[in-house]
Amino acid sequence: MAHPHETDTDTEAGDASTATDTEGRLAFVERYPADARMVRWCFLIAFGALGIGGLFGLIQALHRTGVFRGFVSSADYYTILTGHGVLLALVFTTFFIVGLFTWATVKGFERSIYRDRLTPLWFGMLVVGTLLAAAAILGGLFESIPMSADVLFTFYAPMQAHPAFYIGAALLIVGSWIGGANYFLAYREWRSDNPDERIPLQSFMVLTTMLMWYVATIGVAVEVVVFLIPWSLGLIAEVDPLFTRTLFWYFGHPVVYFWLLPAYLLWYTVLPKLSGGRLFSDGLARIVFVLFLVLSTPTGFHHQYLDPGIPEGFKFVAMTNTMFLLLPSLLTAFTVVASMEHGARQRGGTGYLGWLRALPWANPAFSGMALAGIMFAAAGFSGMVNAGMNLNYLVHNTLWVPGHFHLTVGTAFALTVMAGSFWLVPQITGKRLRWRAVASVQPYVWFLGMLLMSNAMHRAGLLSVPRRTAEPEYPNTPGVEFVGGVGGVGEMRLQIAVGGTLLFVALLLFLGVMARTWLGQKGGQLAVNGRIPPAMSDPEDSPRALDNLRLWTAIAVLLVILAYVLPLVGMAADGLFSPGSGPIPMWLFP
Ligand code: CU1
Repeated sequence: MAHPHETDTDTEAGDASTATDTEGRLAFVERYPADARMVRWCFLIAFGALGIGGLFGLIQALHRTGVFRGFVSSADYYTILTGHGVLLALVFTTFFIVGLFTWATVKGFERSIYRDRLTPLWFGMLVVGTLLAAAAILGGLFESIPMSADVLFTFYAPMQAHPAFYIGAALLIVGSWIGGANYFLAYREWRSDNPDERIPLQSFMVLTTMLMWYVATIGVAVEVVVFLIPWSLGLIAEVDPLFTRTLFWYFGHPVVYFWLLPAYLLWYTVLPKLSGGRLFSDGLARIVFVLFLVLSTPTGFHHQYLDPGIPEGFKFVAMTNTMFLLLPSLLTAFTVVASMEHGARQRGGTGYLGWLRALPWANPAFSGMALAGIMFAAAGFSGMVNAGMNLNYLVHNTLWVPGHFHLTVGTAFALTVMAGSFWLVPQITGKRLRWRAVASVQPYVWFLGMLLMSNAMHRAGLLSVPRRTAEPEYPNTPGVEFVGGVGGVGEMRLQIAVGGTLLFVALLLFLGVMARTWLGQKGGQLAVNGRIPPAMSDPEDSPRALDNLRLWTAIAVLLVILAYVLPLVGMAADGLFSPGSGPIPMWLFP
């Protein structure tokens, strides 16, 4: 089936310095040089943050388990912990995502989205924001620097950071908003040229994710700009911890979908192709992204089940919405596995499960994404435990929780990013992937390291080992020696230390491959093919209403209002700039 978006008219027999794909078509970097440069810069900073954040992760894993405590003191542990969380969960993610979305928008609409003023503006804001936040955090390691921000990446009151940290966070958020404007301006131009066409799938995914991001980041933007910046500057004396914490978690759950949906974008559009086939259903993919836009935000109270001052009924509503979000993830599991099976059968795979052997497990772009998907299934199970009001009490603030999110953002997202980079970086640099043998073992090393570390963290959490502490070994509490006794270290602690070390090794392998590729020579035929084949079911087969972005955004906003307005009014009734002095007006909650 011919697809209108993919023509071969751009094929040119180039000279040796021209990069082409396996079909002889010009690579992305040759067709859209300005956009490719932006994507390169975004990826470069993302990988830098990944390297430093990963090193901090290794330091923590060894310190916490007591295997090696020579890097930092237990007081500085919290600086390293904050740096790890902020650099990986906020900086690495955001930079990679804006780069990926730039690539996907350009591919989808088949036009450059680089704008002379707008693009450098958002990029500059992201860079300055990152530098401010990083300086504030790392200042905590040096006596001579009067800055610190040991507030962890969940940076709500009453812990307070240097104003530079909050100003940096605000710049990161507003920079991402302006970056999103780039995609919507491209959409408007494309729409006026194509009034009746369905939005190309990758662009649809970018636009729905960004709409979800706009709805979700309002909470953290208000928290930072109205409360935390004036409070850290001394302009206001006090803030209401419950109110500002609620604003943080209003953002703090949907942010995980801001990480996950770009991984889904790659699973839906690149993974089927790498499997040798095509996406099973275009319409199902659109439904999944619409469901995430609508349901992601009215869920944040599931991080606050233990907070007083929030009526139980609203916590219950948040739990219900969270459980509903399992639906689009199960739809994704079905669609992606069906697409992989289709691809495997195209490659000659047979049998009920025998087709799995026909998949390209030695291709790191494929194996990384597939292993990330498998780990995400496990993350879904532990996520259901976190989200259940009754079970949450068992695992709240224990090591179970970081065990869980190292499967989500730490693998479903991060491993997909690394896998996707093996495929994308040649296209945005025009350079062949080097050290392919190293690349092909890299995803398996990450998978094994995470298996050990995350499983042990979950189990230790069930035994009540706390999270967010440099000293988890309360000697008189049963079980918290992390159980067992390989050399007196404790079996779980040993698994966390070994797993964390393997993860760092996998990180070095990834960064090594990237550096070697990046420093290679440009031009020639790249071993990748950038063409995304169309889905087996055409977008025209699914309801046009799915492309009505205004409708879905309006429903998303309505659900947020229903979930949040009454509890926030209740919290605000006793004053916004005090820790809470009067009673909560119960007439609000008949
Ligand atoms: Cu959450």
